[in-house]
Amino acid sequence: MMILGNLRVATLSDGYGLIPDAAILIEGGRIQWVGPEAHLPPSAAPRHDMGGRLCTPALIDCHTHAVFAGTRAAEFEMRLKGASYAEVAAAGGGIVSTVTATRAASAEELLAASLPRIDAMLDGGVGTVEIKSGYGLDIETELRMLRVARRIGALRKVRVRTSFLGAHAVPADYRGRPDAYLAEVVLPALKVAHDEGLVDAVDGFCEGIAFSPAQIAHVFAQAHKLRLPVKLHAEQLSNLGGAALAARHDALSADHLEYLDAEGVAALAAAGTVAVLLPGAFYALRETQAPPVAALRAAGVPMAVATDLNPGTSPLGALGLAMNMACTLFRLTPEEALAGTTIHAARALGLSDTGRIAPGFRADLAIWEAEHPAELSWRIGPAPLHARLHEGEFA
Ligand code: DI6
Ligand code: FE
Repeated sequence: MMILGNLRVATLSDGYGLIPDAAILIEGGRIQWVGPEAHLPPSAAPRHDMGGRLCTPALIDCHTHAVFAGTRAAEFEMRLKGASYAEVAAAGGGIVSTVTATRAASAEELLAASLPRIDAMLDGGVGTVEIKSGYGLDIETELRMLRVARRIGALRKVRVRTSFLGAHAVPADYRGRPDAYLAEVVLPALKVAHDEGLVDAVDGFCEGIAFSPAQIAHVFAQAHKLRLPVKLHAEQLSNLGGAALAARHDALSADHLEYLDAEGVAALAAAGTVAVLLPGAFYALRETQAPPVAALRAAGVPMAVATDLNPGTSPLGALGLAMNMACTLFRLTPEEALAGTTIHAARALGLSDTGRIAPGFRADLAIWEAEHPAELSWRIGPAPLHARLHEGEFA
């Protein structure tokens, strides 16, 4: 049991939900009570004075590909010399080149490559991170990626949620035979990974350079059989109706959405599917069409913000910077950006016990050298984290 006192708390209940001169009572890793410190019920718990600092829920990065091997700096150069992302992919670069490096890496090597990325996220106030597979594209390596993701959750004070992304790209050995790849690798790998307890959700990449809506629908059907929730990379480079497909499958989220149309917005709104905005990929690909934020807002679609940390299109490991970019590039307000990395990000992962500061929620908290929560989106640069609590313990 402990009390955090002398805080400014952004509860994220109803906008920022700011409480000045607040205290939080924590017991058993959960929040017992939050409110003005003057109203704190009598308690023998030790009190930590937090010096008037700002406290928010620990941030949630709900879309990352943080486990991978190698870099893609050469491709970065190619693209700067004029090649498009799709051309790089067609030339055997892109996702497939990270697949080659990831297949060649042992579990220990993958873990060693990934932990510094995770540690940097945690230094930025992140307490929950989603990690996808999708750089194995064979059964063995997809499983290895997911096992490494689970090990990260055991080794560090962070909650890890995994997404199976076998339908990320067609590997070289199946070029031109995407249906065979899905039948022979993706569906069996999903089954084995699920049996081993490695999968929290099922994702796919619905795009001209990846998989069609009909192909993704097969993967989703298997997910439903296994009672796993789904999410989808949709409308990133073109509009194939992926978001509407995701909504029809009660997806937790549809992610990217630069090319989302009015029909897609309405489908997300009707299904309660979260729109996950990924400004790092938009920036790195030098896209010009931003997701339809005003329409999403008007339709009441919850918007999350994540890094999409991956070596190809978003080598961005700082969630605070993603919040800043969501505001500057996509015109979110700082309040929306913070909701996007707390309550809406939790929902995009199917989590209802985190992302807010309220009784019963997990005591996953970030304490900042800041006075106002807008500072978290305003800043371009290192996150002003003072301390982080993970399940009620200083991390
Ligand atoms: N969309 C993306 O932006 C990443 N994956 C995806 O489906 C890109 C992954 C990569 O280029 O390595
Ligand atoms: Fe992604």
